[in-house]
Amino acid sequence: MTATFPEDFLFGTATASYQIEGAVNEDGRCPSIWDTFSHTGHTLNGDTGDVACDFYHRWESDLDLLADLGVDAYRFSVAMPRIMSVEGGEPNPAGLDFYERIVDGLLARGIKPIVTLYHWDLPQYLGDKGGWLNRDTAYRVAEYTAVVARRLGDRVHTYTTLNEPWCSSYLSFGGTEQAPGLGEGPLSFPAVHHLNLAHGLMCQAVRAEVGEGPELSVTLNLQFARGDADAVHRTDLIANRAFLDPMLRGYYPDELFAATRDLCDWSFVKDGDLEQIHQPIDVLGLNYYSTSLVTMSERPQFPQPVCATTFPGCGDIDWLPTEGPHTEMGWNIDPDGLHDLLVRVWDEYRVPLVVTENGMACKDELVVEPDGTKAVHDADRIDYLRRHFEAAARAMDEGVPLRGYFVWSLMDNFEWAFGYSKRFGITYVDYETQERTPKDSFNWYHDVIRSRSVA
Ligand code: GCO
Repeated sequence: MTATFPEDFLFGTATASYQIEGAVNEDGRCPSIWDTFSHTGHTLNGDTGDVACDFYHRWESDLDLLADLGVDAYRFSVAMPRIMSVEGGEPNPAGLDFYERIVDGLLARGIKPIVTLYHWDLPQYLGDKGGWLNRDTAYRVAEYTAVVARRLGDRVHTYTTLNEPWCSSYLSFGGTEQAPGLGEGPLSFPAVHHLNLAHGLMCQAVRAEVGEGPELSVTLNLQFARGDADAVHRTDLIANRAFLDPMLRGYYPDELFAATRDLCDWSFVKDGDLEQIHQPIDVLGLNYYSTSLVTMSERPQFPQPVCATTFPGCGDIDWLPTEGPHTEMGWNIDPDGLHDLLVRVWDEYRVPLVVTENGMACKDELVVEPDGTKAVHDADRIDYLRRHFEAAARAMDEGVPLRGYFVWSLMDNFEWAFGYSKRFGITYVDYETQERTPKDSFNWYHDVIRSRSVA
């Protein structure tokens, strides 16, 4: 079977600032919560983003790599610490210049820039004031958004407000795996709300600066759970509808308040907030990797530990081991989950969709071929991508307006708490020399884009 994609479908790859840029002390950039987190023993092997892929210096040849790949679009993030580098001060011209060069460099190569405004690298000075627990953070991030949009304007194809607010709230305040790693379950909820508020304010800031031209979006990593109906319903409520409903429908479900009654009173939701949050967007970005398997258990609510992550409001749910095969992250491979998720979100929310991330961490091995060239034969990654592209195409055949697909990631990079141990790239990065080697999956993807089909 061959799955085909329309001419105007956006094939791309995705990255994020802290994961690739390095140059953390250059041109006025201030520290972010991820610099602090990675420098204080929260990552595997003590890895940090200090150098990462050195994209800050190698951006031109990396954009050439994108051009070789033939992508229609490139999704990258702007680092707020490069722009609002001094608390309360003027925007940093060097930071704005850098991202303007990226945008112009992409356009010169015929590639549409998709800008994520917040991919987790909050300035540490805002982290010091509570980060996403502090309502003021939403306003500071919206101000920064206006500065970026004013400068980059309508050269940007799509402005994405937040990447995965589920991670910036639950994993960061409820759990300990992401910065600042507080591990205080119920504190997830004010973070959820302030991120939602930031999204709404950021949407308004972009529109005020650039008008109707560029598209507006947000990227969510919805949790697609299978298992018994009650547990699936609750997981969906806490993980997904806590973002989808305020952003796309203008309310928090009453059920959410009921399910979390013993954990927080939601008094941080102020009059008028939901009107601010509920802004029209053009496309909804979904990051999809795997599914989970859940069941109700007899255990009491939080603070009982739940699976690997603290997940308040789901204290009576058990996460069961999923059926294999699993990727190097330990995530199960479930392409049908992508199909089902796309169909479900379209059915319920009626907003055009983009897969803003999908990809696989593999045990990649760099080999030297008889002719001396280097290669990575990542057949398992190609198989993973092929099956997920097919699942997406099936959803499109059933009427889901899917506008694009971004492979995570253009190149191996700093995988947050896992440091450099997990390779998601379709380009291999030798971190000693910074040499880039396109993997077999790169060449495979090149052919997919050129033929606009997956065989
Ligand atoms: C996320 C982020 C990416 C990750 C990728 C692989 O989903 O955590 O958006 O930055 O690197 O998803 O885990």
